[in-house]
Amino acid sequence: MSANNKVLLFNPRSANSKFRLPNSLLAVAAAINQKFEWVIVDGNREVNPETTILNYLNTGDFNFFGLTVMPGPQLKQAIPISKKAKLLFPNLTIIWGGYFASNQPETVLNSGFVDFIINGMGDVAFPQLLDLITNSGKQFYNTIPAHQVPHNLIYKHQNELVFTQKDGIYNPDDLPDFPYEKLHQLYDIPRYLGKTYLGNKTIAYHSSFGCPFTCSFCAVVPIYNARWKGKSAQNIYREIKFLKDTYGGDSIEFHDNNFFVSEKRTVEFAKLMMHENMIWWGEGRIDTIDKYRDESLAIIRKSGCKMIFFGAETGNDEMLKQMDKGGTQSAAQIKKFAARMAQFDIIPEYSFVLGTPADTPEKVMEQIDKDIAFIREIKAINPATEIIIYVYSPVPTKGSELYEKVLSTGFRFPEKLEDWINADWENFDLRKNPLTPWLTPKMVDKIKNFETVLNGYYPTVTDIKITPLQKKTMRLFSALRYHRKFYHYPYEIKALQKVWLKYRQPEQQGF
Ligand code: B12
Ligand code: SF4
Repeated sequence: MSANNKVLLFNPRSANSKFRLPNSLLAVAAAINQKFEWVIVDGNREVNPETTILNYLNTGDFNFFGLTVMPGPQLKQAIPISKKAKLLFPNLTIIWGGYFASNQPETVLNSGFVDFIINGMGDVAFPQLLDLITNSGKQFYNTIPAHQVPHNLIYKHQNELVFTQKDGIYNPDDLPDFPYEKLHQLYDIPRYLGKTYLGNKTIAYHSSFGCPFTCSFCAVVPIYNARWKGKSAQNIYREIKFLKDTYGGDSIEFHDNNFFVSEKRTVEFAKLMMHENMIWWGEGRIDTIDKYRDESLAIIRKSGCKMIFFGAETGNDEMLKQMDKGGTQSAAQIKKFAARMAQFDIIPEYSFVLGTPADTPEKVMEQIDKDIAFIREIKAINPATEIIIYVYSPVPTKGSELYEKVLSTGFRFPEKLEDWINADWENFDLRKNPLTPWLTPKMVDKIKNFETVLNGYYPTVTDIKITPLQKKTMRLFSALRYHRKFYHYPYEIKALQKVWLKYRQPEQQGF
């Protein structure tokens, strides 16, 4: 390991308080652990990460600066800090990875301050890229044969974007263990294990890559092309046990796009977890888990799975067909499944996307009204169902039916990287302000006002700060509006939620 060839890895701030283990960077650190010296700077744990980063770079020991970037708040640190680092250290190689970089490569590379993008999984490409640059320089592509250029890479050459071949998903069981101990020397791990609805020290764990489905609005699709591979149940259990025994983790939040793809794996894991006394949560598909046998659901619940997140999306079968390509989800199934979950005492957390584009404004509004009525039906069937409402915001999934429709309305993503951090686009990423031409303020208001009344009448169980008495008061306060279906200007409920209860909105905090 040479002294001036160190790697600085940066996780830009993504959460104000409930930050999680930086799994994306732990994965890339694991990939280079044997060959390169590295440090992680976590924007969630630093008051001023820029100073920390510049201090590291000023040592002259670092040749590589790698950042993980998802859309939204992470850009607020990723963009100015990358720009400054490039200005002050022109020889530094700046590499971005993560969903934003992979999905918006043109904008990222045209900025002029990012040298390479890791397109999808970085476990093989990242160490290979660092080796190549170390041996052949940053412009290795001028001198080495094309077949030696790493896969999963995007860079600019002669003003053109070059996409190297994309690998399939690597077997997660073959990837090296995360260097938790080394992270712990930099930032103490128990502080990463936050208090949530699931427990006092919740572990964020990622056990699989990709997803076998091709929903037309989803950013996972262009990266993994309908492929999915999961770590074995034994390996997940081994690592969870390590985090429990070493750092005191007492509950788990699975960050997989789709944890429940394999019934066999889920049940094996549940059996291993049976006596660990840990509550766990993950994301799944209704049409997948509806195929699970009753015994499997009972075992899962018994092992600690208390709540599962599902993309219910809408009660419109036509729309579901357009959105859920490759799936079989229907409105009738969404309702039936809510009742089935109640039978097993598992809370279904249903997320809905309202405000999808349609041919006329009347049709957009009609669909919003229908979805509101559908959500009310779900609540009547299983009142414990947690409802999360998003205002539809497009992702650039080129070639998808829905995205083509979106483009036809005149909608465009920013072309300049720095435009992504103006307030409007940040709100867009957080799905607060859709910036979508087919949605009028009246439509957005209707969705938001319904959401306020719904959350008032059915306060979320995931907010651990609200006492039962406060929940009861909020429910009483909202009952008349909910029953009369009167959602206009619910200022009194908003005031109560904001000022008194500091109500938590799961859809804005990521989960
Ligand atoms: C954890 C998480 C969060 C956490 C952040 C945790 C933290 N760091 O503190 C929180 C909850 C804050 C969050 C928020 C949001 N998130 Co988020 N998040 C995730 C999640 C569930 C897991 C990420 C993860 O750890 N993966 C595990 C690692 C191992 O995989 P990976 O990140 O893909 O990393 C691999 C490669 O991408 C690559 N790579 C990644 N980074 C880097 C960096 C370098 C240098 C290199 C070389 C390689 C590389 O190599 C890695 C190993 O192969 C993903 C979904 C998913 N399953 O990945 C969504 C996801 C990334 N989030 C997403 C979004 C949209 C958001 C939000 C912007 C919106 C929202 N409401 O959810 C908010 C922002 C709000 C906010 N306040 O910041 C989307 C991005 C979609 C898109 N359009 O691009 C995803 C894909 C979820 C989804 N399916 O929609 N999120
Ligand atoms: S099931 Fe979820 S992760 Fe899979 S493609 Fe659809 S939205 Fe994306």
